[in-house]
Amino acid sequence: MGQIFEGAMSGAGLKIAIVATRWNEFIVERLTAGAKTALVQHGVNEDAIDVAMAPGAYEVPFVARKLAATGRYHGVVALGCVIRGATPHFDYVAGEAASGVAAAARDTGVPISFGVLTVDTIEQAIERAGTKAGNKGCEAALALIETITLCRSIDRSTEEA
Ligand code: INI
Repeated sequence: MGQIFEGAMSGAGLKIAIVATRWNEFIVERLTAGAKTALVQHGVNEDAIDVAMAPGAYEVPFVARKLAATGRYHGVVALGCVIRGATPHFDYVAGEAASGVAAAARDTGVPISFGVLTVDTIEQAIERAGTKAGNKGCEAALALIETITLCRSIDRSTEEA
C-alpha cells in the first residue's frame, strides 16, 4: 500500500500572517478574532501572528502575496467579507478575491487559506462570523495549520526517499 499523508493540528513553532479588510470591519474583526483564537488554541504563539489590514477584499490577494513572498511566514490566512449588492460589482470583487488568493498561494508556494465570506446578506455574514454557522475565520486558520503540516509531512517523505 502507498503512503498516506496527513496534516497534524499542531501549530507550535509556526509563524502566521493574517490579512484582513477594513471593508465590513464589523464582520471581519470577528473573523480575525476567530482565526487568532484558533491559532493560539492549536499552539501558535500569540507573538508569532502578524496582521495586515487591506482596504477591501479586492486587495486581499495582493497583500497576501506580498506577505507570502517575504519568506517570513509558514502560511497566510486571508479574511474578508463581500456582501452582494444590486450591481455586478460583487462578482468582480468576490471572484478576484478567490482566484487571486489561489494564484498567490500557487505562485509563492506558501499556503494561503481562504476565509473571505461571499454572502447575499448581512445576516448571512453574521451567521458565519461567530454565530449559528460557526466562524469562518476560525475554519480558515485550522485549514491553514492542516495544510502547512500536511506539506511538511510530504516534504519529510521526499527527504527520506
Ligand atoms: N470590498 C469588500 O471587502 N467587501 C464588499 O462587500 C465590497 N463591496 O461591496 O463593494 C468591497 N468593495 C471594495 C473593493 O474590495 C476594493 O477595495 C475597491 O474596489 C478598491 O479597489
